[in-house]
Amino acid sequence: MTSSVFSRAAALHDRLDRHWPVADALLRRLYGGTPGPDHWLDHWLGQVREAVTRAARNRPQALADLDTWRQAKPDWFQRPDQLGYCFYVDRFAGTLAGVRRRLDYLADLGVTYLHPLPLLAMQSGDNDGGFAVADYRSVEPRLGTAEDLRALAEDAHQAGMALCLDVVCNHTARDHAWAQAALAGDPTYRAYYHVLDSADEVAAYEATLGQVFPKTAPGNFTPEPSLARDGGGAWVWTTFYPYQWDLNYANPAVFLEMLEVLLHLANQGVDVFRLDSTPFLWKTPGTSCRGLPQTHWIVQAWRALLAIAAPGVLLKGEAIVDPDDVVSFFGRDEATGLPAANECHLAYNNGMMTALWLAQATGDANPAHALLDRLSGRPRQAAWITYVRCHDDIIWDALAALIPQETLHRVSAFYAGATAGSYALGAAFQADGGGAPSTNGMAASLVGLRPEGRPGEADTDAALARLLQLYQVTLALDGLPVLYMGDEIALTNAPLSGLPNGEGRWLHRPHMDWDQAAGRDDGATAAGAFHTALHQLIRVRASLPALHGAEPAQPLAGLPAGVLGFRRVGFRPLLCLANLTGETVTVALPTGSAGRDVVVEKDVDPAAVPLAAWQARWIEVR
Ligand code: OTU
Repeated sequence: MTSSVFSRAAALHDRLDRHWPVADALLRRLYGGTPGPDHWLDHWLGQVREAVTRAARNRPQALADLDTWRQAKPDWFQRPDQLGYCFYVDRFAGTLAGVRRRLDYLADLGVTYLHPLPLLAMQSGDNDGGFAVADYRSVEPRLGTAEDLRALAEDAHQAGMALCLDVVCNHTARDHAWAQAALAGDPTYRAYYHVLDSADEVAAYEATLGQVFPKTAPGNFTPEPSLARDGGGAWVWTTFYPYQWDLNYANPAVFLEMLEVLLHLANQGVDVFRLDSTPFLWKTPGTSCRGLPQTHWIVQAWRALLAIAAPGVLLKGEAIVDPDDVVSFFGRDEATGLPAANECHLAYNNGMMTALWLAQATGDANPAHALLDRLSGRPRQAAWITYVRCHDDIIWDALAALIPQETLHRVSAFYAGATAGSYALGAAFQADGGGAPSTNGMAASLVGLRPEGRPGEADTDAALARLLQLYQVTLALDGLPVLYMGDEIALTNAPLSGLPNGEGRWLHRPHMDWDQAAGRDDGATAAGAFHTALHQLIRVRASLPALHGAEPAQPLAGLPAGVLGFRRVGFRPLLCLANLTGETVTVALPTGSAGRDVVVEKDVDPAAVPLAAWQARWIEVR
């Protein structure tokens, strides 16, 4: 036995001692009441334990080394030199092999975290951009092979980048072998899904459920007559599109299947799992079926089990819910009810993203300030994913607990370009039960950049200033910032021809413009001017200790209404100030002490710091 084999075995033993009791307790709580033969639960828990120990032993040495390195610096994903990049593989580079050839471009930008959107084998035809997975163990043939995925992970690791992959754990495609077996009459696989037998049952559930796609996919159930038993009816639970069948996590077999998927992908080199639609995993009649306690226990159990098999791997929650509820996805201490870092290491700060867009449209920083206060309960070891745009629509209703409906409707209309004086070039997308329609569009279009715009023109300069401000504020928030593909060159909306009917989200899923990217240093173009400015911010950020993600951003009091401001504490504190208006505003630093703009590298007069129209500044204070 070599010493490395010995120490790996000893370390695994330690991790089992630490994390197995946690997983065991959670799983007994989840499945203790499930009927079955004598001792089935002990037998099943034995299978779970066997699956994680097997995966731990089979973990490739290079990945085990990465685990060791990450355990030695567990805050790696909170460090200010981290930057994510999110993209559709086909739109960015054609294939996985194409992505590997673009890693230099990304490294140049400062990217350390790659998030290709779904790339596993998907439903044929419509597949919600890959969020309908037909096989979790193979790659979509159009994009490459399982070997290409491993090679991408290896190249990324060589370049100092982590790889994040979507695990669409709430639902499978109708094309998935489990769903197909269910349709063919196999009762074992029918029990992998939620199948209701009567229209009354459907109506009873619908009474308390929301809707995600009320226009393109109304309702939460889809009739599937071939699933019917005893001459009755059959409706399968489909929260999203009719071809996305929600998995039934009350069935322990489903939990174990998805655990095996996670273990498999972790050993292919995936570092971060984006748990798609995290809130929806558990269903209880009479509830909204979002963020139920059992959902949290499932994710906590996955975390404990991955900590045994692949201790460097992270979980990222995707919960677009009320800001108070989002924080709960980082975890909670069972005994005290206080936040604890025992669930997702990362979660999307959807609230701040939405509040920043709202702030620019209304010129009012107060909602963003209030939100910063609410979000500060995050456990310090966990981090937000901060972002300006992503592949989904901006859901105004996610702020319904904080912002009056009338304002949400006004902002929604503003970004659709439907209010007087609006510069925005976005489009409205479906609304949930009378709420404000959400918004589609690339960030550059939402700030009003026209594709033909050139620096030096007033409208173009204002649009670019707004876009830079959104990024400057986001890069200064606490969290791991993830850039959405094309934003670095101020890429505008996809051409309207070519958009699939009704699915307006493709407006902001254009193809990468590699000609514009090639000209990224040419300040005479909007792409070049923006890239140069953003690139500088990314470099400066990496050098600022106050931008480490552990401590939350603290809103600043006493600023004019049109100025957003927060403090980042730490060694050499930093203030981020952003002027949400088209006029110059002068503010006094609330600290009164000397300050220095770390981007332009100039001292400022603490009594009078000018902020140009739409400008943001980073000011280090003593
Ligand atoms: C996610 O988003 C994905 O990001 C979407 O692209 C998918 O269509 C969807 O899941 C289905 O797989 O409603 O509008 O609280 O809100 O999971 C985006 C989380 C969504 C949900 C979220 C969902």
